[in-house]
Amino acid sequence: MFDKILIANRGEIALRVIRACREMGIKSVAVHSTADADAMHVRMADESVCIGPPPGTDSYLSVPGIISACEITGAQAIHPGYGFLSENAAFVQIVEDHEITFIGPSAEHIRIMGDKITAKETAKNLGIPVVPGSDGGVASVEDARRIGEEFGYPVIVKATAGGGGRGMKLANSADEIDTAFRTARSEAKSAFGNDEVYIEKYLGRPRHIEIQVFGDGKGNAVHLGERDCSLQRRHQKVFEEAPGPSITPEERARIGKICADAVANINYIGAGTVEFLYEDGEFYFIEMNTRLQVEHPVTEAIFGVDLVREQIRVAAGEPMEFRQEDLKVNGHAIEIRINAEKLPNFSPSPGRITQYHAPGGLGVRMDSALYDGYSIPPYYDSLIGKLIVHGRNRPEALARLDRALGELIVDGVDTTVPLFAALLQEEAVQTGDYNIHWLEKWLDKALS
Ligand code: MV4
Repeated sequence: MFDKILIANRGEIALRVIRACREMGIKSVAVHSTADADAMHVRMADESVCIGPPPGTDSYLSVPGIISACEITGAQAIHPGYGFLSENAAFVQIVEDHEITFIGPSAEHIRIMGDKITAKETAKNLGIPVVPGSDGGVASVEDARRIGEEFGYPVIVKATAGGGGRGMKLANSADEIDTAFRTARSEAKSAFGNDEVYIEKYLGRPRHIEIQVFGDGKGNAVHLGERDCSLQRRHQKVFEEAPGPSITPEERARIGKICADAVANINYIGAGTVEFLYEDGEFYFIEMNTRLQVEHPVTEAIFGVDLVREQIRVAAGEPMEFRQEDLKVNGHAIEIRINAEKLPNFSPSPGRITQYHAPGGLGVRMDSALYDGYSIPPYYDSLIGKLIVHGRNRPEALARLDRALGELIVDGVDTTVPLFAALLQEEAVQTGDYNIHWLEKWLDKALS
């Protein structure tokens, strides 16, 4: 096992990793920008290294800074958290070239899944159901038209270098395909430096269901069910839950096994998420994320596992602590993302926290790097906390969320907290009957 791990991240996820390290008797090294000298992750780690000025590109994305920090402190492994360098295959290669262990998948698996056409082709070959559409890239308007005819409108044109909703164009009919194709290509070219696009049948009202998988890198893998992350705004998730309200135990076992077998087949190591659109009882693969996700705590809650501990274990060459038959769903968990943002426009609201009080009690987990007097810097994303509740069933989790929101105090900046009290009043939220478009439609009405 490692003696010392460097965490190449900040905020709540850095704390999450430091906590796992401490429970495992592993020393932790924080890295930080000059703007984060007073940040909680710096205070909580055993050691810290300043790696650059405030902008993320000059600090948390500084590969020389992070490698140097490992060399200086003697850290043997790097946990990347999510975002920043967590899905950067070139970074993983450099880490390995320096004989440091990357706590995550291989550079090759990250590269495969980063290219959305290769990812889809790989998934399909591994027996995962995919969205019907073009076989690989579409190079001409003529081919785009032919695919539109073949699959029927509407279709969606996606950038192969995109993902997470960036670089997509909808064509509702044959009249729109030329423009959709050309616009998607030119936007992909300027956004990603790669103009390759592919085309899929457009699903009109799906849910976003993602399957948590975990591999040991030696041909063994398990699944930890699904999360429903359909409640999102502009591709930013807002409310996530597990299990999915629309998924039966039989469906979970079936799609879960497909995903676990697929990642076992490629000797995948560590945590991964296979993302699907789910409509009319069918799963359609869209992407795979090769990192720990923001919303991993809802899975931890219902399965009673520590995913970060497992990531560290398998990275050190140790076996996973659970087998598929040990993993049973227990109750229901919900996470809400609390952002320092001002409604109704969700504009960033950095500034000084004059008062912070975290909720507690049975079934409540607050993952946050806030403290009284902390100043939220303006340079990074606006996530300031995740409130995760766990109950024996969905109604109990919802009641607990309502109760915990009543205890939470975040003063000094605007936050998205008021949104959640209102959301909890909605029948669609109470019954779980929503899809990927529900929240944006509701916000249009509620905030106008
Ligand atoms: C789609 C789709 C409908 N049909 N693909 C957006 C994020 C990216 N990961 C994939 N996305 C979508 N792909 C087909 N064939 C609708 C979306 C989509 C979406 C997906 C998941 C969660 C929220 C979304 C919001 C708008 C569109």
